Amino acid sequence: MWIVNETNFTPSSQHHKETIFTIGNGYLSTRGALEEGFPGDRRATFVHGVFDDVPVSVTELANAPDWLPLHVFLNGERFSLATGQLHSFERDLDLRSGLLTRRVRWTSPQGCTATLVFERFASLEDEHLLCLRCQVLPEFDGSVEFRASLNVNMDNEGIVHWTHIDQRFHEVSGAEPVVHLSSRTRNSGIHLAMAMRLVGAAPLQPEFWDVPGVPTLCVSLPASRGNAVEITKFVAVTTARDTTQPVEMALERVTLPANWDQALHAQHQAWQQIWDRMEVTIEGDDEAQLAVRFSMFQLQVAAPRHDNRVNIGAKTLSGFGYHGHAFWDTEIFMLPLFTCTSPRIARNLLEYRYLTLDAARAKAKEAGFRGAWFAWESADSGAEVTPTWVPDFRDRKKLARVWTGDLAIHISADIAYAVRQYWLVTGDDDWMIACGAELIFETARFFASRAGWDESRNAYGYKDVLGPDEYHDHVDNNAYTNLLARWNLTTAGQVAEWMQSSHPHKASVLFAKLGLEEDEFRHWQHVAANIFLHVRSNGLIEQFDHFFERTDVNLEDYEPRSRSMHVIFGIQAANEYQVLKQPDVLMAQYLLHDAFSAASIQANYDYYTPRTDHTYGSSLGPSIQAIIACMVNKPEEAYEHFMRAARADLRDERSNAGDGIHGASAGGVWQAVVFGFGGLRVSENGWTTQPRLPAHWKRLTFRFFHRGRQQVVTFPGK
Ligand code: IFM
Repeated sequence: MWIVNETNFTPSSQHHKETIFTIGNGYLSTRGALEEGFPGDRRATFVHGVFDDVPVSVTELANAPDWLPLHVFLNGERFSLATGQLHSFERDLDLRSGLLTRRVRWTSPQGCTATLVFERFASLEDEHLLCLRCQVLPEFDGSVEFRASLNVNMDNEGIVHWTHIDQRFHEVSGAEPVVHLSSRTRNSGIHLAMAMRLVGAAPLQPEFWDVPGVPTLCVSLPASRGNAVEITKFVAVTTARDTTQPVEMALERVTLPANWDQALHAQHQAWQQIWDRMEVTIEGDDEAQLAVRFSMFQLQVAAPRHDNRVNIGAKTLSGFGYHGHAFWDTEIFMLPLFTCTSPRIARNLLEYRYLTLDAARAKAKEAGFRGAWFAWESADSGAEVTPTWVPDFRDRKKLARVWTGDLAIHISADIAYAVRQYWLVTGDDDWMIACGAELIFETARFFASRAGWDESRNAYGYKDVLGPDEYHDHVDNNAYTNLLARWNLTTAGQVAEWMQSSHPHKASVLFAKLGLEEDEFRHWQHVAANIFLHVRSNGLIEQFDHFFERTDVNLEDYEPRSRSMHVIFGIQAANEYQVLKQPDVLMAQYLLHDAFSAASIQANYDYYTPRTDHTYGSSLGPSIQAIIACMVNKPEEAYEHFMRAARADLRDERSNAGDGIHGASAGGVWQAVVFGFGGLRVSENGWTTQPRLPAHWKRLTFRFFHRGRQQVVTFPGK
């Protein structure tokens, strides 16, 4: 179960397929659009960190110049799935190596038949390198012509980000010639260079077509029935974020691979090393097995391996959705996979937050608070890039206000939580002292200053916020927010004590840098000890002030449905009901499980589960719901939720996979297997497991690293 496979070409699902056939290497990703193009395709390559801002809209990851174009002509007729006759079509993504293969048998309008095999991968060995091969097996005599291009004329769904600078043909002594294309983002001014080289079975003499913005190399080869011809297109991509001389670097990198086989061999080896670190096997359930591998693959291809100035967008690097912006999706949903299997990547992602601390401090200050309030949506600088208005989904002529950037304060605690989790799992004290502690202190400082004293309750609280459940905005004392804030403040105290006792000098340097004194630490603990939480005697927690007074709804009454309850009720009205977009109290109980009794978790599970929009609410919900179901020992119920997450992209369950991979759901799929069904928990005292496998699973095996040592856990089924 390593292959994601498609056996028919269905134009109406091309955007979904482009998403799931995304390939990448942590530097860039390319959607699975066809090399020769197809009407209405959403072809895109996203390079980490290449953001551009646009007037009126928000900063977004710019769809890079297109490296894919490879047009094939059979006796002068252009190969295209929009014309001629398609006899067979098959596409495979091999998750073991990131190799995407498409096999097509096709007859041109004039009757030339051939089998064409396109293969491509984004090299892990050299992250600047992209490799594409096309083999043509003609069933005719004559010629096969290949026209390979780079194309600067790309946009983000109509918004143009690129200015063409230059292009040129370069003779290379003793090797194939190379062409380059040089461009710059319009507003952020990031210089991006691409270089292309064609390699054939025999030495090639390609012709250069100097089309402005679309430099093209053409090769015409004699064709005879039954004899395959092939071409390999190597492309190197570099930007001014990597070097001061992107063109020179691209020209050098593109000449390095000797041929396709050598590049592919290196690719297999590099991926093998990744899989050795993180492999999960589920025996007895092929669909779940493929889904968990697919999820891990898609997160790995989006994860910056060598760059700590970027994060992973909610839609990874695989689509236009959310403009490449990073949310809490990274820290709470995706990061655990990296923390447990590839800590170097986890560190890069957390360091992005460390490097954007000043932007978070500025956001807090602007709102009148201290410490670090991280952007709800974050791009290059860490400044808030959440759009304030978006088209209303019920009437696109109107605008709807987006409140997350103003109200979702829990993001700061989510980041602190991920820092602490990284530290627990890796034991990386040096990093904790260098970066992690500052993140935890500055977020704690924010929660201390954002807390308001409520005289009537004799407690601190957070008014006018938005928790994970986005069906309810402008609420007071969202339980998730209050619990995570309390945790953040308490943890800051513990980290400060640990630093003072084990690294006193470094502690005093950091405290002096941040202006932290004993009084402030004491105040944090005072706030933490007095944060309001409404808990009933059975442990049931009210999601926010007066939630229990809102109208109760039996979601069963709305079945069958194919829309979210937000759409059914309307944005404003949804606020009035006890219906959740995604787990909120339960989410906090999962993250802070040690703070709750089994009875309290059960009471909240029983109350909130039937009130949650599992099918069309947030895609972030099902995996967490699955973990909580495991915590209350309901593995079969957990499995239903788990499969909703597992199918979000592979089956396009929510009809929006075309916008890009649901990165949080993918991370949640891994967590549901490891933390849910496997019951892994890591604490100061080590790690434990509590298997709760669905009845049909014959065996579950997973790997993770604890304090630098790989652990392999295996559980037989019942
Ligand atoms: O971060 C999420 C949020 O929790 C729900 N709406 C989508 C965002 C991006 O995935």
